[in-house]
Amino acid sequence: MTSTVPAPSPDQRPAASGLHPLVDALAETIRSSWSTLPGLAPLAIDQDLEAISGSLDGEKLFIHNELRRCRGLRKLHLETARLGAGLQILHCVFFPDPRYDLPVFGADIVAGPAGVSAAIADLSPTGGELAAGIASDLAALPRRPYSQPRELPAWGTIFSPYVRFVRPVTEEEEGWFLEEVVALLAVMAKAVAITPEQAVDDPATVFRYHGQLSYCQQQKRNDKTRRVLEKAFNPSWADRYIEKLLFDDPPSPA
Ligand code: BLA
Repeated sequence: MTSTVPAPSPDQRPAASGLHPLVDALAETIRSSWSTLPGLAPLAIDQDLEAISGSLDGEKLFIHNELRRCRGLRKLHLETARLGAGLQILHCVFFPDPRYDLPVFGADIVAGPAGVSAAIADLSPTGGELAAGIASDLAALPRRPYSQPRELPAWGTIFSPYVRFVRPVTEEEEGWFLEEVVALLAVMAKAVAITPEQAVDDPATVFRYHGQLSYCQQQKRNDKTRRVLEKAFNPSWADRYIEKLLFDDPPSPA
């Protein structure tokens, strides 16, 4: 049985946080998915990285980070941010423990004054391919006819064949994207519940560890993320933030 998390409607929510309704609705959806995961536990975060605020060109900046872990996933990270020029970001990654044959769940939403320019979500393989059960669950999901699909950048070879990358242009399309994330989270939660642990020195564990390293390396090639953080803060801060929090390398399994 796939556990499901109800999707809040993106257009009817009070945006109490001052964030775009899709960003708010997705953050809420992700937080509710956490409560379905086995052995959910806090994960320590450097005090100075949990809530960051400042101002840039007279605009308020903030970054809010939430971290958890659970059985099978070494790090669950949700970031919501406003970073100047009306730019709002939701960034979320579930990093698997390489002992489990689980994908990386990743989602990124970038919204500006003109609306959402990028909405991406995926269950990305770290062991070469997705486990067969996950691939068949994803293949069974409906494909929505978004009017503005986007092309993956060159570093996007880490994503699965089921990756969704679009510019949603109507509330209907934003709703589709939210539904798709709900479905990905349900597939992920089901996989977490049933995937067995393998030994730290199992060749499959070691292979997935290297796969996760490569996922992090490819994500770090996204200059757009780095540029925004450098502008809002400074290059050395951006570097530390990316290396230590956004895409830290997994600890060596053995
Ligand atoms: C694009 N990410 C972007 C863009 C910005 C950011 C400004 C350009 C928007 C656009 O092309 O319309 C910025 N994203 C950020 C910042 C953070 C962030 C500052 O997460 C964090 C503080 N990025 C991820 C994850 C994925 C991801 C987990 O962090 C995917 C699972 C993808 N972001 C991603 C992709 C693009 C993007 C594929 C488009 C890149 C391109 O077209 O070159």
